[in-house]
Amino acid sequence: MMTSQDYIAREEKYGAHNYHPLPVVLDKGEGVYVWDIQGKRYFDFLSAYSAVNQGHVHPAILKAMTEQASKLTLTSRAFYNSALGEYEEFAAKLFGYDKILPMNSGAEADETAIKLARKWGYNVKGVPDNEAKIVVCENNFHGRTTTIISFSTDPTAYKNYGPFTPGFVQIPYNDISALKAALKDSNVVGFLVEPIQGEAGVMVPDEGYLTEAYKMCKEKNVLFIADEVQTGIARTGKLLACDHENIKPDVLILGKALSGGFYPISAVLADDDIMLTIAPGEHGSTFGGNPIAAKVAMAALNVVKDEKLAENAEKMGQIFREGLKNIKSDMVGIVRGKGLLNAMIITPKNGKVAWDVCIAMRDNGLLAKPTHDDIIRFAPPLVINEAQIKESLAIIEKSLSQFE
Ligand code: IF1
Repeated sequence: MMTSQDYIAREEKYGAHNYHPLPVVLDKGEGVYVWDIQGKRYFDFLSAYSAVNQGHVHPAILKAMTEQASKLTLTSRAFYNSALGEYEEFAAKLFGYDKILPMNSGAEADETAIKLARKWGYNVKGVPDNEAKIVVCENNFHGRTTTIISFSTDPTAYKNYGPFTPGFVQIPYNDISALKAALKDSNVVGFLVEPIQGEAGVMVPDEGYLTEAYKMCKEKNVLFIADEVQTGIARTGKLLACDHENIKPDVLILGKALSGGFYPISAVLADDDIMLTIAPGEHGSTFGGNPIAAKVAMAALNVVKDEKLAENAEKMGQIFREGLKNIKSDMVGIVRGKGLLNAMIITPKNGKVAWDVCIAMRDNGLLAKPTHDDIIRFAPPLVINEAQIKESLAIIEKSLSQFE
């Protein structure tokens, strides 16, 4: 019988060291729970970075996946297939756009949005060739490709990966005057922004920031590009985080929970005047829009609707944040978030930091992981109920009390 240490040592020996996982070896998942190889149960408060919003191994999505997988898995886009059009119509109508461009990873969807904005900039806005600029925010996270890390402000993400892709302007997040200044450049074709910055530590912008930014982009004929890979699919208490301010991005980027954690599925949505600037043969991918992805994404989106996951995220998120704020511990700093995308700043105590709190929570039956040393992100599956929220709060409180 292999121990957790045996599993970890094997990964250490044969796997690239591009992660530093919390020491726990997961073997099974169902709803809000995951089990390790010893059969110990945990609340999953990471949800695979918001990819498992519908809960682990949701039966409706599993059914859709296995049925399609037993019939036709992949045709490539060299031919049509019987599932893609149904999904394209379903998703375009659900999110209110003329068209969807199906891809696989979130980073691929961000790359697609960048190419789309540049193409639109040259073909429609009339920006001189190779002069297109895209405004991005400091502390952004949009994926890990060379172009995306070219505009990262996090040295861990970009150091020694140069030379970098040009054409990006970095401004502070949640700073309207900085955006106004950047938009003076007529070569700007897009503003790429996370409605809430996830990796930065669940940075929620001021009320009205997105609305003001959107308005400025409209005035300057610049595309407002919302990266909802992490904030989308009901995570923040609305189907999209942009829905909190009733703004409709010109280009919408989705990923992660678009598949409920079953399969890498991402997408870019836009109206025809933007989307049709990419002509046949000018963009694509082997797996983008494959029949399994089409059926899985429709099932995953139907779960969000049928189980009212956005409403539940809103309600449970309020109870959760309230509970965190009531925890008596001098390690608990700022608590912030929207819906069930929340974070808590941990004040180090006697040399103990957020990582130590996460280890204690693991031992007490709840999994979460720090981001940027002192911030613990809490993002359970959106199917969580009030009793489970209360039980989770008790585990968090008990874990923090161990450092008193
Ligand atoms: C890792 C966190 C990081 C994203 C947004 C695009 C992507 C992501 C807003 C790219 C991906 C993942 C990547 C994963 C950890 C996680 C993450 F913020 F969610 F915690 F890294 F910042 N836009 N976020 O959050 O999507 O290509 O991964 O499908 O790289 O460690 P992807």
